[in-house]
Formats: sequence, structure tokens, C-alpha cells
Amino acid sequence: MSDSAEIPEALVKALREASRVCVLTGAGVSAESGVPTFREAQTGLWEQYRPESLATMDAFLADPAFVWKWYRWRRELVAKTEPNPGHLALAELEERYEDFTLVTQNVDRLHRAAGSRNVIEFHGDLFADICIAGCADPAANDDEIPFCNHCGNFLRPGVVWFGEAIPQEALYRSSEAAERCDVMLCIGTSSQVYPAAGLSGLARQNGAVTVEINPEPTGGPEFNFVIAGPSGLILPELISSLEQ
Ligand code: BJW
Repeated sequence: MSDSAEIPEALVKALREASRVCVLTGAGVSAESGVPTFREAQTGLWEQYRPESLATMDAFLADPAFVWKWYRWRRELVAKTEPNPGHLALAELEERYEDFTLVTQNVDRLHRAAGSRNVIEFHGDLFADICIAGCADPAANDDEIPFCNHCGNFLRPGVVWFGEAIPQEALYRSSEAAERCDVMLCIGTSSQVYPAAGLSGLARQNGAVTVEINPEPTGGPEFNFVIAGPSGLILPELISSLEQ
């Protein structure tokens, strides 16, 4: 991998002229912080465990202790990580625009830790506990399978599993941001999981310039620009190009 990236001049121009920017991030943005991605060989979390055995309500109800063990392992891993230059560059990019929305599929809180402000956590928050019966304000305990103090039902991690709806406000705000933006950046996502993967098409249909940043580009036909490389390298280069 080269240690510098070529940022297309036409993209720099589009970003300089843009008033509204929307960014969609996926697991690849946190890879350089040491958070494993979901679908990559060797490091991917799904290589060790099948998604259907962990990230669905059916799987949870079948074996809540097993699913909780996996989430606790991930909480411990993520708690030791820090934002990388890609996260920091996105926080810096936000400062250039009045209308800037960062939609993240990541549940690791690293964008907020980097200083990003207008963040939509599309798939929830790894560190939140919620009650499966929907009680407000559940208090977690240290049980292997924590219970809700109000109703006695199981608590579960506050993330969005397969087959579950994206929280209404997150979906609405993200779709609006994709529809109205001048430029949309899709960074570090395999674009396999919907409805998040549909946001770039929505942006393009509404006239935005669309950009993919990924060391292994997805080949999505909706992208005007594709920059092949790691976000921790490309995003700081992008900021430098805007400053020149
Ligand atoms: C780098 C890099 C570096 C590496 N720099 N890059 C339409 C069509 C088909 C199916 C569906 C559809 N609509 C809905 C569905 C069903 C389903 C779905 O999409 N299935 C597909 C898999 C086929 N979607 C759902 O079920 C969603 N719910 C829904 O639609 O509900 C409808 C409904 C309505 C009303 C009532 C009820 C229901 C929910 C999806 C939830 C996804 N949840 C997960 C787990 C979250 C919890 C947890 O963390 O445990 O979210 S799955 C997992 O995938 C996680 C991620 O956010 C998500 C996306 O993965 P991501 O981020 O793209 O990661 P990877 O690993 O796939 O890719 C990493 C990329 O990084 C790679 O490309 C690398 O090259 C790159 N990379 N290093 C930059 N340094």
C-alpha cells in the first residue's frame, strides 16, 4: 500500500463547493483502531461465529448467555480502543459545513470520541442495555443474563439485530440527510446490509456526488468517485487537499 493517496481534483472541487455533506461509515473505519470488521477473512467477527447464531432476537432467546458472552467480549475489546486518524479527519471535516450528517453503522462510539457532533448511530450502541419488553431506564446488573429491575425480563445490548427495524428517528434523519446532500461519502462499508446500504443510491438519485473510500471497493454503480485505500490514510489526505 502506498503511503500517499491521489485525491481527484474534481472531488476536491465538489467538496469545496458543497453546502450539505452526508457521510456513511461502516466497520472498516474502525479497523485501524483495532476493532474487527464483520465480514473480512481472518479478522472478521463473522469468521468465528455465524451472524444468525448471534445477531438476531431468535438467537438471543435461544441462548441469551452465549449471546451476552459475545457482546461482553466485544465491549471489553472496544473499550480499549481509540479513534484513529480517519475518525479524527471526519470530525475535522464536519467543522467546514453547517449541514453535515455522519450516519454510522458502527456501534463503538468512536466517532463521538473523535469529536464528531451530528452523529446518527444507525445500528445502535454497543454499550447500551435495553429491556426486551421495552421498559424505559432499565438498570443493568452483573448477572450472566442481566434482568430488568422493573419487569424482570431479559436485558439485551442496545443494537439493531437482523430482522429488526432501524429506530424510526435514525432512519428518517439519515434518509433526509442522504436526500438533501450535495456530496455523500461512503467509507469502510461492504454495503451488504440494508437499509444503510441504500443511502448512497438515494443520494445519487437526488443529484449528489457520491464517493466510496475502501481498500476493497464494492463496485457499487452509484459511485461517481472510488478511492481505494484505508480511511485512516485517505481521509487525512482529503482534508489536506481541501486546505491547499
Ligand atoms: C476498510 C478498512 C480500512 C477494511 N479503511 N475500509 C433489502 C435487500 C435484502 C435484504 C434486506 C433488505 N432490507 C432489509 C434486509 C434484511 C437485512 C439485510 O440487509 N440483510 C442482508 C445481509 C442481505 N437487514 C435487516 O434486517 C435490517 N433491518 C431491517 O431492514 O428491518 C426491516 C423491518 C422493518 C419494520 C419492522 C421490522 C423490520 C437490520 C440490519 C441490522 C444489522 N446489524 C448488524 C449487527 C449490529 C449489532 C452488532 O454490532 O452486534 O450491523 S450486522 C453488521 O453488518 C453490523 C454492521 O453495522 C453491518 C454492516 O457491516 P459493515 O459496517 O459494512 O462491515 P463489513 O465487515 O461488512 O465491511 C467492512 C468493510 O470495511 C469492507 O468493505 C472492507 O473492505 C472495509 N475496510 N479495512 C476503510 N482500513
